[in-house]
Parts: sequence; structure tokens; C-alpha cells
Amino acid sequence: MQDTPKGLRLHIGIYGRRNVGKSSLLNALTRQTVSIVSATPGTTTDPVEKTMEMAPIGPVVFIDTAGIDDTGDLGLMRSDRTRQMFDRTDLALVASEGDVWGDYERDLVAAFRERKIPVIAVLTKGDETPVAQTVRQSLLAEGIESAAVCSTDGRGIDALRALMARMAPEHAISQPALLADLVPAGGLVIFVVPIDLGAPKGRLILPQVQAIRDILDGDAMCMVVKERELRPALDRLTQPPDLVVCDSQVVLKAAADTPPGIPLTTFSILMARFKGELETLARGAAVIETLAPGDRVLVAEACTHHPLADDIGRVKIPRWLRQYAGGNIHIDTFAGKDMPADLSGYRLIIHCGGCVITRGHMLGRMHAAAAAGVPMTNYGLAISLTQGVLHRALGPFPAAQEAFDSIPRG
Ligand SMILES: Nc1nc2c(ncn2[C@@H]2O[C@H](COP(=O)(O)OP(=O)(O)OP(=O)(O)O)[C@@H](O)[C@H]2O)c(=O)[nH]1
Ligand SMILES: [Mg+2]
Repeated sequence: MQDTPKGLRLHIGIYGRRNVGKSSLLNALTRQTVSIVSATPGTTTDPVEKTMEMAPIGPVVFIDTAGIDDTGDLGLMRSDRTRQMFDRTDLALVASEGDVWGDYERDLVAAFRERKIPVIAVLTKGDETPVAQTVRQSLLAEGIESAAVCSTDGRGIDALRALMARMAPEHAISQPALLADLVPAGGLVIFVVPIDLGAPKGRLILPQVQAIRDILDGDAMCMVVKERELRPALDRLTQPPDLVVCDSQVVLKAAADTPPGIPLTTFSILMARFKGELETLARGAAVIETLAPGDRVLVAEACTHHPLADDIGRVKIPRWLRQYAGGNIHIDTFAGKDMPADLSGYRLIIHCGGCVITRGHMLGRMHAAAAAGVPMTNYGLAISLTQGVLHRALGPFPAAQEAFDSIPRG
């Protein structure tokens, strides 16, 4: 990842007036002394760039800039240099001291909005300058996302990172393959797709269609079968397939029907890697094995679909968890755009596959969970775990399988 060319990195620019703490913010975000910090306004004169890997986004370039309010001949040249960075920015942080939001900040936001660049208002020096709630309210009213931070002790920095991941433009976030990397050109995959009452009429669901497309793009081949036809399909082949991918709901049968030497996984696990960090989610799944009666679990869903009679998040997963733990687990369900701000007290978050949210948004949620010290997994991994086949279903992803196996079990 260190070799990622700059052109593929998310460029995050830090802008604002002199002395508001832009360079300190950069140092806090990178956890390094990248830029010189001093109490003298005008310390940063030329743009400072720092290339790094930033969890949860991936490869980024930070750009620290000179104050936009600099004066005098030299000062105007410096603020011009700052303006030249606008077009290179994929995500803008507009820094201002906690109780200040004036024309300079408004002009900066307008300049980025004109360029369709997402902006976050960062209210700095939280230890010294109380954040005026009126400032945050008026920002919210204008649709400007904000974060309050203190760069000297790191408060609010993780929440800002999560917000940055959520706001980062999708194209700028490195996207892993869906499955083409698991199958060589000319290779064969069998997709196992149950056609039950839950299947949409006359078509396949998006992850299945995307998987078929990905295999075709990779010059490989696929067979699509229902779970009952998996065994006969395997019997007809003169060579074993390179991979079997099944729906989570039939993973037990598919695992039983697929000889151990053939790699097997589920659509949900493919999507978990596509949308989030599979290793983190695999570690989170292992927590289910240690759940005890009385534990609290948050079941989080990205969309607000109308709950079905046997709803997976509200009925099935809670039932399996209680069976697994052998007693009552306290389960809160949440559906929608913003996760609860207070995640403390939960032993685990089980998230849906996130098909309606972007990868950046999902990574932001994963990071918020990590910042709160709460492990996270997703529906598909949880289902395979409760069926006792997650270790096998992670086989095509050795790092995730290792992460899953490495969790100490009480
Ligand atoms: N107490 C406190 N001081 C801070 C914080 N962040 C920055 N400062 C101080 O504010 C002053 C300016 O910080 P810088 O990071 O250099 O600010 P800047 O916006 O980069 O300034 P220029 O480069 O001059 O435009 C320094 O004295 C910092 O120590 C903070 O979170 N808390
Ligand atoms: Mg500076």
C-alpha cells in the first residue's frame, strides 16, 4: 500500500485562518510531528504534504496550508498558494477555533462546495475554547458536518476520522475486488442461489448479479445452481471448481455437499470484504462464541426496510444468539443513517451487509465502533458462525481466517 501512486490517494486539505491549529490537527490525525507548530501566526508558509495510510480510509495525502487570512505582500502570496491547493483536494477540513465561524470560514466552504468537494468544519482547541453550540447548530442548519476536537490531547480525533471516512468521496477510497481475485482466468465458480419465497420475482439480487459480472470481467466461468443441485453439479464436473459461493442461509448444506478440498464461502462474506474490513469483522464474529446471558448486543441496519415476519435482524439473529449463549441476551435494534452516538456497554455490534451505504460510510461505522472499543461483525458472518461453519467459509481469506482463529475463547 505504501507504493500507492499519489493519484490514487485521497487528498485531504486542511484550511483555515492563521494560528487556529491546522498544523496541530495534522499532527494529531497522523500521530506524527509532520508540521511545525507555534504560537506565532503564520508559522506554516508553504503547503506541507504528508503521504500515509490512514485507518479506516486507506492511502491518503494530507495537505497542511498557510492561513487564508494572511496579510501583506508575502502573506497574500502565501494565501494564493493555499488557494492553488483547492482543486487538488478530495476532502476539505475547514479549521476554526471552537467559538468562531465567520466570513473566512464561510468563503472557504463556498469555494469547496462550488467544486463539489465535501467539507467538514473542525472546531479546534476544545480544551481552551468552548465550542459554541450556536456555531454547531447554525452549521448543521446549513448542512455542514462538524467535529469538535482538541489536538493536544486527541479528544474528538477518532470521531473526526470516522466522519472523514463517511464523507470521503467513494471513488477516492480503495475498493477491494468482490471475488475476481479468488479465481484464475479460465477458472470455474459455482454460485449456490436458493430460490425461496424471499427471492425477488424474475431476477437475482444485486450481490449475486455483481458476483457473476465480476467473474465474467475476470475471464473466468461460473455455474449458477440452487442448493439441491449443488451435489449433482459437482458430480458432473470432470475437474473440481475453484470456488463455491453460497447464500448464507444454505451455508450448512452447501458446506456438507462440497468436498473439503474445494474452497467455499458465502455472498455475505464477499460483500463484507467489499464493503468493510473482513479481518475486523471476522474477529468480531468470534465474540459471539463468548456471549453470556445478560450481555448487550446492538443489531444495526443501514436501511429502514419494513420488517418481514421472520425478519433477519429482528427475529432470526436474536433467536440464534440466545440459543447460542444459552440465555437471554439484551438486544437493541437500530435502523437508519446515524448509528447511536453512545456505543458503550455493548459487547458486540452485528451490522447488516450495508448494501445501501457506501464503503466509506461502512468503514466510518467500523471505525466508530473501534473507537468505542466495541467489536463489530455482520449478519453473514454471524450466520455462518452460529451454523458452525465460519472457519471453513473464511478459507479463501487466510488473513481473516487467522484473525478469527486467534481470538481467545474463554
Ligand atoms: N490548548 C490548545 N492549543 C492548541 C491546540 N491546537 C493548537 N494549539 C496551539 O495553537 C497555536 C497554533 O497552532 P498551529 O497548529 O501552529 O496553528 P496553525 O493553524 O497551523 O497556524 P499557522 O501555521 O500559523 O497558520 C500553537 O500554539 C498550538 O500549540 C489545542 O487543541 N489546544
Ligand atoms: Mg500551521
